Amino acid sequence: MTSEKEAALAATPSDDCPTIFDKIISKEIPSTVVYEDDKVLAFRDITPQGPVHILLIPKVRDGLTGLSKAEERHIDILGRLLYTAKLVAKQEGLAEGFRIVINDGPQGCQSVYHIHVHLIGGRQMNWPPG
Ligand code: DGP
Repeated sequence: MTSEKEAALAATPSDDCPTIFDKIISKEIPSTVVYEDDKVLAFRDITPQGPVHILLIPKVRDGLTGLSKAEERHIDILGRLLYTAKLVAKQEGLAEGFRIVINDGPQGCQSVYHIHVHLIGGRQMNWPPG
């Protein structure tokens, strides 16, 4: 089985081609959706790193393949992703805390080039992350 690190090192950072997340947004690929509005989709990660592991993504990528590609026009959606993560954390009962992660680029272990916020919780986290 391919590790997340191997997947990240093999991924192509491109804004031209669709990613697996486009197919999740269009429901072509099934996922367990936990929150949805007109701008944001939140669904359970296929390889959970904790009892709760949810990905939050913008429904429209608009060039935001990763955080390092953020421009001023993305400020609203970036804020909305984080605020929605807080709502979903509450919905999931993560009253004792949770972790938010945004992987960026090969060294950041990003494997899907459509910005996404990881919301991980339900267990004690460690620091520093690996
Ligand atoms: P990252 O490594 O930060 O780019 O995270 C990508 C995440 O996407 C990774 O944790 C696994 C998840 N993922 C990849 N393909 C699928 C899929 O088809 N369905 C779901 N639910 N998650 C996926």
